[in-house]
Amino acid sequence: MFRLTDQQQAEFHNDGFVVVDGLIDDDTIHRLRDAFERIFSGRFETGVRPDEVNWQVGESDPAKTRQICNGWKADLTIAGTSLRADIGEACAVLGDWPGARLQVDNSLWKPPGAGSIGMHQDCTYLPWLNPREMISCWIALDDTTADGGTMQLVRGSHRWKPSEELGEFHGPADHQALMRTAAVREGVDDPEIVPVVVKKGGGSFHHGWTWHGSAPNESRLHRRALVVHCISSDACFVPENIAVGTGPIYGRYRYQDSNRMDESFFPVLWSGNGERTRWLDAYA
Ligand SMILES: O=C(O)CCC(=O)C(=O)O
Repeated sequence: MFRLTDQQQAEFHNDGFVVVDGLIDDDTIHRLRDAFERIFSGRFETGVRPDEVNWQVGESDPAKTRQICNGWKADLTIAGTSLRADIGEACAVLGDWPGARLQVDNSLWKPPGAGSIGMHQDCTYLPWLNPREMISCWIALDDTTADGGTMQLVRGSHRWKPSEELGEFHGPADHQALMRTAAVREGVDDPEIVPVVVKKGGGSFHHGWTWHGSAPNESRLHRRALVVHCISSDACFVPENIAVGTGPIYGRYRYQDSNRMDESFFPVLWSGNGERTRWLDAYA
């Protein structure tokens, strides 16, 4: 069971992220790597297709980073990590929320030579959410190196003005361009870019307004990560903004007569009052 120290929480609030060790053990890493093989080759064991399937073997560009969102709905091994209560609790503590829901998980696989992910702020994609807040736990399935396309985070950028500009996510030529424009706007001459360099099983937590992304993988090693993106257990839909960001994908889970988020689609991983979504442990 993972728990953030007071020191790690303070670091997160100061920097907009914190790098940590020991989120998952070696056995879980091996099982998640097998799960990645399954989902990226279209084998969805529950029969459900994930919400965003941006890469499939034999169909997609090998030079692009492989990405599937909400693999937890398709694969029970991914669910076993994405639905963890302790990760939800850590995100709720960092977000100062009564509890944490899973908004989306993200399976990312960047083989040697695969391209960048454009720098962005996660909350730019979420104008359809109130509160517009997200805390994310990024978990490395491989040892990471600075030249191996690991995630890069910009220290202190969670305090910059929110950006509404959605750039290119997969493989932009200059993956830092949008962030550098934002830095100039902010009067920051030399933004401090921190690569997440950890042993497999380690990772980071980042704030929803922290700029981040990653360079191409110039190493000979694969770079795989599972990201658990949490929102407040109190979060609701904002119907007038449903057409923006990822609203067109996740807005399909909104009821016509209510803005509440249903636990079947956005389960509560942890709640201060003990009300974790009841079917989660049996499912995962
Ligand atoms: O792993 C990466 O390169 C970027 C991941 C990302 O965008 C995220 O975790 O929000």
